Amino acid sequence: MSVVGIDVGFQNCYIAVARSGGIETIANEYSDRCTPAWVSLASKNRTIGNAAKGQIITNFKNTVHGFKKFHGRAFDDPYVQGEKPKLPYSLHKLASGNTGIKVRYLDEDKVFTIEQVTAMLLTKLKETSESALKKPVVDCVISVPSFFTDAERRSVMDATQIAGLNCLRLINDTTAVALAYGIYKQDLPTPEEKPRNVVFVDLGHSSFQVSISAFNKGKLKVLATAFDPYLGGRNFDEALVDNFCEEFKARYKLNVRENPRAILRLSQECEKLKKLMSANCSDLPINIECFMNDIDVTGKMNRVQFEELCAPFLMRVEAPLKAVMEQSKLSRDEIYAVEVVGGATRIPSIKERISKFFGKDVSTTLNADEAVARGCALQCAIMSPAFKVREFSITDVVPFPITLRWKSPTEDGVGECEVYSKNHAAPFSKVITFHKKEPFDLEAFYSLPQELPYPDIRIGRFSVQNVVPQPDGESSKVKVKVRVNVHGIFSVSSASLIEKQKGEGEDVQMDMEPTVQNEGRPEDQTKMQVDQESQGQGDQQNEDVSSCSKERVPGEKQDPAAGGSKPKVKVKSTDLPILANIIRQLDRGVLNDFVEYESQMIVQDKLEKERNDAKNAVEEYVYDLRDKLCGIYEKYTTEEDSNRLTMMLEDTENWLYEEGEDQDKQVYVDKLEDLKSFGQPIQDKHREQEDRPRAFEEMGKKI
Ligand code: ATP
Ligand code: K
Ligand code: MG
Repeated sequence: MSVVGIDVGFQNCYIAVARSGGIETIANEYSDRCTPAWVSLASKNRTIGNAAKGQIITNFKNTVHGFKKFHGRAFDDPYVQGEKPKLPYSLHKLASGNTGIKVRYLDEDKVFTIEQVTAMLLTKLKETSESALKKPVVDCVISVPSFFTDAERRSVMDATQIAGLNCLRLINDTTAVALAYGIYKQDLPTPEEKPRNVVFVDLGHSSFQVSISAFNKGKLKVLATAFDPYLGGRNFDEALVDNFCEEFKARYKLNVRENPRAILRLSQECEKLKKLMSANCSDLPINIECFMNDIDVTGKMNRVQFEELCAPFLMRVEAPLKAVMEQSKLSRDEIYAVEVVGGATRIPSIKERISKFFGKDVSTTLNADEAVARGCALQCAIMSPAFKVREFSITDVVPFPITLRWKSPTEDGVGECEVYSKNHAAPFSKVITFHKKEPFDLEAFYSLPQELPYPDIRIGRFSVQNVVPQPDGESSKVKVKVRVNVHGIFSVSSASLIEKQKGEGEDVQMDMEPTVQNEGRPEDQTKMQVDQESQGQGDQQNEDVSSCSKERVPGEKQDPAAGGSKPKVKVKSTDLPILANIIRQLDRGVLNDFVEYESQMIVQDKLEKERNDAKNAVEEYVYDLRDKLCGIYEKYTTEEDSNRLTMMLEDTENWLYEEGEDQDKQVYVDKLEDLKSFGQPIQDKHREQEDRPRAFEEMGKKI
């Protein structure tokens, strides 16, 4: 079983693994611990990560990056439409209405779903972890932004499945960071003491996330999260790009916007400039040779100008900080520390603003780039039975309130119940009791559209089937279990029809999950009662008494013993099938096809690599032998033989650039064999001569 944590960033991905007692971030084949979230498709193969980023100028139309936020989004989503003109590659509306990515691959026009593209990236990250751990990697924990909705999370989960990974948990970025912060702390307050409250801030390339966690020994509880899903380092790059586009237009009469390659190069240079300005106040140059129309361009900027240019973005830093504090109901002096991570928190004025808001210096005790991945690996280690790690429990929160709606015989014809409030603990299950005579639908949706990062508030429709009236014609009691699972994904997970046995009373206590149980009747809006509240942690006790009844199940763990206090009454319970219709979800059959297709592409990449290696081997042999023929092999061959062989090598070299440019692997293998049949005898003679004096020497030593 593998213990792997993956931070899939909008721009940068990091992997941490558990190895011989410690968590470490690992490097890829470029000795780089950061793997860029880039995928490049070509006529024979795919390149992913660092190599893909290298393709951006030569193969820009088929080199995909900045796709993380297309998960779970409709093509018509305003964010997607806003991104479209900025991307060097094409987006495509899929039949499902989802966002697809159109590229040329294997000399064909292909449209990949976002799940497939992320799966390609994950395949690369999987391979990198496998070569570090020297064993197959399947189990892992992957991070997502805390504001990811159900549709986005399900989409990422599908991507992990396509890549052949078993994601044990999708963990929120800031929660992973909180775990990385807390697990090694020896001085956390005991469970009886007041918790230590720490703010975590992650400003990445695309988004801004803030959370507050309360720590006690062995556990952390997320109190609140807040975010600006559209504020990140990329906004600062784009502001610089806009600035220089205008400047170059005025100074050089260049229309940079019309040239995607030029824009890409300018973006790269602007990002470099931005980073330099974090460490430097003075004027800094930007120079790009042969930028457009053979013109070299130059420009400059300093930090003060940069901050002025980016003022609209800098102003947005405060709102989420304020929001998270308000939600947590903590005062500033109850905050122990403010830990910042994410590349863009290196911008000095971002740090200043955060520190000014909290009235204390920000802490940078965590590795700004690797903390998320480390947290993921720690979570994976905790979940792995094969790995010993300190127990540490995590309670996360639901980012957006979730409501269920159903048809009801009441005045307005619908019943509604908010099943999860904002910042409700997660993972968490509840049981809702309905009184129904026939099958019914539950529509799940996000109840606060203004908080959601996209306009579609739907989660899905869950049809509870096979519901029948009681033998006496009365409504049946239907217990429906809803949950937000360990990935932060909502579902109506099960339903059962409860049949009263003869002679039994009305208020049947179920021997199901224990603790808080608010009994009410969704169908009977006037009558609502609280049957029992027990064992709830203080903060969850005053859970709303809404029109539907609930039971809480902390951590989703069933604890039959805790139900013991209730009188056990015999009832007949029949499981009811649930038909789920999830918004934006990939068809399950299609998902399986994608799993298959991904493995075909992996094979294709491997074959192409072998073919290229075989070709390179021929090329290397040619150069090597040619050098040696006029060097160390000179005295072991006749001039005539040498000339003939040199001619042959030259022919091969020409062949490699002409009809030999693109041959099957076997052709190169044969070619190499052919050359070796001439080269090998010379090499053997040389070796013999080399060995002889050495042999004498060794004999001499012995004597
Ligand atoms: P996200 O979290 O939004 O998915 P990500 O995880 O890929 O994105 P990070 O790797 O945390 O993002 O941060 C990348 C961003 O940080 C980029 O915009 C990069 O330019 C910026 N960045 C990195 N170093 C510096 C620096 N020294 N000064 C300013 N910005 C920096
Ligand atoms: K990252
Ligand atoms: Mg990140």
